[in-house]
Amino acid sequence: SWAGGEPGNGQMAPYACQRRTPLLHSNQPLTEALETLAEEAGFSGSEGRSLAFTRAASVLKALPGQLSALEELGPLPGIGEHSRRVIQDVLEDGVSVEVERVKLSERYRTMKLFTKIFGVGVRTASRWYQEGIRTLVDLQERNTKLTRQQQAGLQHYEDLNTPVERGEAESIGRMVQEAVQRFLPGASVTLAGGFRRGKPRGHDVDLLLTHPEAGREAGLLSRVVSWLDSQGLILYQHSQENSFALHEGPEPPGGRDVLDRFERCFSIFRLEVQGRPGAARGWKAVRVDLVVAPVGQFPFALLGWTGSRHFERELRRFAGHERKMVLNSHTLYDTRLNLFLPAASEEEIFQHLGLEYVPPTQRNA
Ligand code: DCP
Ligand code: MG
Repeated sequence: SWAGGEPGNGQMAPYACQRRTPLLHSNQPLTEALETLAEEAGFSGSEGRSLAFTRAASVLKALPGQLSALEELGPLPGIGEHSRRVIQDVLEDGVSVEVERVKLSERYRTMKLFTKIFGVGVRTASRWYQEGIRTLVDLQERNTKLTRQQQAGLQHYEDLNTPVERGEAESIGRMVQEAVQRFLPGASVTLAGGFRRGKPRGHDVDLLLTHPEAGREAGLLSRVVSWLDSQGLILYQHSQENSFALHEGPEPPGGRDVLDRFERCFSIFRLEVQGRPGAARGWKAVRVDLVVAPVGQFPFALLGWTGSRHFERELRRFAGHERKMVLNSHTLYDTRLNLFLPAASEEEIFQHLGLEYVPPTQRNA
């Protein structure tokens, strides 16, 4: 792992899951530039290029100090030529002309506008762009076909793109906990996602539900959601049943683009808020994901839902390439021994992988 000292002493480990990446770091302007290019590459469907920029940004986030010259980078892993050029431009001129051009481009701006709608991914946004749609008003006026989820996303666009504060996330956690206790005493609600990594605000609230006795969690989610709904606390929801079966064996890595197969609910909560300056109403729409994990899978679910996305991707890559294991949010499978490796905590999963434990606040890769 990164041994500290001067940036560029060549000690940085190649996988982000082998490094400690705090929330706050010293190279914000550089990582912002690289992440803009990563996002833009993602918008153009160039996943490989996007990943290269994301990797470079992630390496900079783990540096112990501010980078002042490109030479200090030395042989750092995973920073390609293009990223180096961008870093050099920002270090020398304060900005990268390429990045500024991207930020001003009509396509980037429109793709950003559209992908910020709940339920709209790159493919849909891209199609709309190709059809000449440029604004949210365009979308409505042209009677573009929208899913129920996208309609809700559009309807609550402003609220859903206003950051969720930690206090708001905690109060939603308490609301869900209260509902959970009504139907299944002893069940727990855990705040995961960015908030567990120490972020003061986020784009949604990720909550994991479980019960210490395996099987007791079955049927809990639909009761909880119905009850919250009957209390007028839910503006939108769609639930998905558990589709995970252990006997199916592990998923081939990267084979499907489903995140996991837990019973879950994608929702929009109606959160009472007090004293919002200038607000005509006393509530705010907040995106909430509820996920139910059987206790035996809980540590895997917690690890998988704590993020960051890049940290997760790197964990799975490390498991596959370095250990011939398949890690997902349900299990860890050893393909050499042909067996599942159980774990009662996140620490045990890191142990199985032969990785030093990285606490949630250091997973901001
Ligand atoms: N996740 C993942 N891969 C995805 C989506 C999610 O590994 N494609 C995991 C890692 C994320 C967690 O789920 O950290 C929650 O997803 P979010 O999109 O809510 O991400 P964060 O909570 O990290 O960020 P934010 O503060 O924007 O909500
Ligand atoms: Mg989140």
